[in-house]
Amino acid sequence: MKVNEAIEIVKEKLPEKRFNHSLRVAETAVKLADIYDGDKDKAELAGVLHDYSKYDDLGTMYQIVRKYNLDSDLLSYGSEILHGPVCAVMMKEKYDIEDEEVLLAIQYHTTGRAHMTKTEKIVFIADYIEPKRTIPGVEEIREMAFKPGNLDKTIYEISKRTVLFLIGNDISVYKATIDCLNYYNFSDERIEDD
Ligand code: DGI
Ligand code: FE
Ligand code: FE
Repeated sequence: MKVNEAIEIVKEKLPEKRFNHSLRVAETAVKLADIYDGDKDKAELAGVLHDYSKYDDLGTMYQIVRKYNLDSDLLSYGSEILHGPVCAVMMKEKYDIEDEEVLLAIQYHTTGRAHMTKTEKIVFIADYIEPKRTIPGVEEIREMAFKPGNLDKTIYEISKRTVLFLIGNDISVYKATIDCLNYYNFSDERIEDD
C-alpha cells in the first residue's frame, strides 16, 4: 500500500483529531528513521495506519481476536490494548499489507515487546513523542529520542513511565508491556543483545 492510499483510508475512518495525530506520528517516525538509519517508507506507512482501529467496537475486536487466534489474554483487556493487534490483522486481511515489519510496528505500537525490529521501535517512540503530546515529562523523552544512539534507552524510559502510570492507577499491565520493560532495561546483565 502506498502512503497516499493509507492517508485516505485513515482520513475516512478516524475523527479529525485522531487523523491529525496519525499524520504527526508518521512525520515523527520519518525523522527518527533518518536519525537511526531506519526504513523511512515503512516507518511512515506504519505511523499513518497505527491507530486505524482505535475506535472500533469492542465486541468486534474480540471476534477478531478469536477468529485469527490472537493471544487470548487480549480478551481481558480493552480497546487501548486491542487496537494495535486488531489493526495489524485488518491491514493484512483487508488491505493486503504483507510487510511484516510494518505489521509488527502497528501490532505492538502501544505495548512494545522484547526484541523489537527497528521500525517497531521507531513507531513506538514516535507515538509517544509526536509534537502535540502533552504527557508529563514528554519533553525529556523527546530530547533523548532525537539524540543519536538513544533508541533502546528511549524505549526503556517510555516503558518505565507507562508501567509506573498503569500501576499508579491500578490498571492491569499486559505481558508484552512488561517484556518490553525488562528487555530494554540495560542496567540488567544480559546474555543476548541486538
Ligand atoms: O492510541 P494512542 O492514544 O495514540 O496511544 P497508545 O496506543 O500508546 O495507547 C496509550 C494507552 O495505552 C495509554 O492510556 C496507556 C495504555 N497502555 C499501554 N500499555 C498498557 C496500557 N493499558 C493497559 N491496560 N495495559 C498495558 O500494558
Ligand atoms: Fe494507539
Ligand atoms: Fe497513536
